[in-house]
Amino acid sequence: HAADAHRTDLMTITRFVLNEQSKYPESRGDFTILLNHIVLGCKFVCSAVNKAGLAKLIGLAGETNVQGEEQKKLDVLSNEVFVKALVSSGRTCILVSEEDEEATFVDPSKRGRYCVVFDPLDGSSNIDCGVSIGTIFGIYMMKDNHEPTLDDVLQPGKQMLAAGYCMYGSSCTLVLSTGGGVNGFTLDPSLGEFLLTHPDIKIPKKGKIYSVNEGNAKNWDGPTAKYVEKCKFPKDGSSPKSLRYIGSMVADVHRTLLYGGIFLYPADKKSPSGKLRVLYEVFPMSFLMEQAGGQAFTGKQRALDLVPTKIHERSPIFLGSFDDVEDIKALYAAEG
Ligand code: AHM
Ligand code: MG
Repeated sequence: HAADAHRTDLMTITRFVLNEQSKYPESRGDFTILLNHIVLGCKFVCSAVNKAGLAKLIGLAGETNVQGEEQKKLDVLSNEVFVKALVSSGRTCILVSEEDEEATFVDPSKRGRYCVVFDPLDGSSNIDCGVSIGTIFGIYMMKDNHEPTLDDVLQPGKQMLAAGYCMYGSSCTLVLSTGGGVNGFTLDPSLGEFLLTHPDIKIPKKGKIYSVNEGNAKNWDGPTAKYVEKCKFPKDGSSPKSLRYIGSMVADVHRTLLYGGIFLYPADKKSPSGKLRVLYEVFPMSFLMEQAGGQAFTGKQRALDLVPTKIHERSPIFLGSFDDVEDIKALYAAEG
């Protein structure tokens, strides 16, 4: 029976990606190897996050990261694990991590064709109270065999080959797109394997939830303020939207992807470029949204068209259900 087949025919993330890659005759299995190393990093962080309270891993490491924020031990640890796993994969040449001011250029002896941009542990303000946090990553491919330079990672998001995130929540969920749709995998702790649990995720065309830090409202620009007002007091006879905001991008985006709606981190007078980082927060999440049938907009343009000029650049972002993002686009267009 089909039901039995599901229980015994386990679709692991490795098997799934191998199947996908075998469609390309030139595929040499390099991407699968790279992904396996990312998955290893996610499993490590998942186990470290689960043990954090017990192992007293929580606490200040006495270092500050690029943005001058206090860094928790788990961030440091997660970053080290990811960097080492990615370098040892032998498939990467440039790494950009939120935790490292400079990009890492992989030694020629260990070099491969992929560039990986990542935030090893996003949402760190949520660690101490046990709220979901996550890892976000995006993958570019070097165009040819030239010496790697920063330009190889300063490419628009639409050039990404793959993007994903792993959420460390009540379960550990990895959501991935290699450009042919979006699929979700859940870690089976007893097997130590991510199994396909959310095949071909499509975001609802319109949602009932908006997600934003409303504490910043006094500094918002006109279109953002009008949009949120419209969510609360719709004039077209529809019901007001519900507000959900966790303050952990992976968790807020994951809910948006599954339930529909919109996630906003707009510009404001204090942060004219918003807060979220283009390369390893805005791009991967925008890539996933588009692949799931949604949209991602910066307030000026399609997010994936943005060409970053610095590795830690920030951008405002509005992403989610197609129709909801259309509404905010119209408000910015009206502004001129
Ligand atoms: P972090 O990289 O320092 O953890 O900050 C990123 C996080 C995102 O996960 C989240 O969407 C956002 O910051 C929340 O910011 P705020 O507290 O300003 O609402
Ligand atoms: Mg972050």
